[in-house]
Amino acid sequence: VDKQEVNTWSVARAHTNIALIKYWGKRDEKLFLPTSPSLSLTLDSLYTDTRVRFDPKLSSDELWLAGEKQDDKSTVKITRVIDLFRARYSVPEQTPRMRVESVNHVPTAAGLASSSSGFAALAWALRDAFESAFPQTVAMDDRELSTFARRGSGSATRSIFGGFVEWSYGTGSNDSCAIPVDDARWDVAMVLAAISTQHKKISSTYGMKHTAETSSFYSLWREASEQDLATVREGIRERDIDKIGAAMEANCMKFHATMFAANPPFTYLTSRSWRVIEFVHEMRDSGLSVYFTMDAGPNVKILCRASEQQFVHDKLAERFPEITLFDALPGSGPETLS
Ligand code: 2P0
Repeated sequence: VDKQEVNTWSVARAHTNIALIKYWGKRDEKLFLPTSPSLSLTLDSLYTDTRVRFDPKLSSDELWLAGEKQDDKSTVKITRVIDLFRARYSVPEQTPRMRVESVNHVPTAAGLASSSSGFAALAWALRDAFESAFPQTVAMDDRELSTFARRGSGSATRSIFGGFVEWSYGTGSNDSCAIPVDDARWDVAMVLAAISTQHKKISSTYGMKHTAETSSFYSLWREASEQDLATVREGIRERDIDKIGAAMEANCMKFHATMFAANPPFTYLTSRSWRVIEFVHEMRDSGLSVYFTMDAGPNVKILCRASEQQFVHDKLAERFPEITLFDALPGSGPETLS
């Protein structure tokens, strides 16, 4: 690493994604290999900006989030990912540690924060930094990069591409990667209803482990999920928002059912989530193409036509004035910023 390299930041932006077919369990915890394939939509309006550089003044990697230095517990997670790049690029021992600065343009306080954009932005910026510092190493393509993002957080795998993206089951670590399916630049949009600002009580990492280990519905979930995935893929090919939405909603219900059947049982659904879900059904009965999904928290994400997004937003705002809404269109993969 030469002097100039040391002073240069590599800067990246990556967008968050919402799973239509959920990832919920690891067959290998260390490698972050999923128990089933998943499929998501990358969103344009929610993203993370991250910059990284080699810093000779540091004795260990540092992570700064929105200007605040993070503790060892958070920093160790990014060091684990940086170490994978160090190994991939055969970095000499004396190479300086890295300073990582990140800002979430995701409404963190609204409970929509996602590790997906965070680790995807980190991986993208790290590839830029290591490729310019060690240009003699074989270049890393986006699919390979997605396997590095995966080792930070499973859902980050899918944020390496835009539009509809599948994270394949894979035979092992090298091919459990993201595959772009469709750019979704047709009549597709989402409205996100941020129901709670509270920090979730059960982390995704723990929730999925507990479910995989104890839920009597778990093997059924894995089978059903494969079928839902096939239907969503078909709907994407046919550009049929109703086919995609119905399969997405069905997958979401089964996903939450696995937690009802865990031991002890738990759920991320709240009474306020149900009120929004009922209203989605009501809007659908009136002829709108609207479908919901929910993740490891109480927020409800509504898939709709881009041409009806404003109308859906207004209807929701009128019925639930107390709930903050975020509109999103399909987003692109990460980009290098300068
Ligand atoms: C998903 N979720 O497919 C699923 C659906 C939440 C519900 O991926 O342990 O932060 O870091 O791999 O990716 C959230 O879990 O978990 C998630 P780890 P992650 O989007």
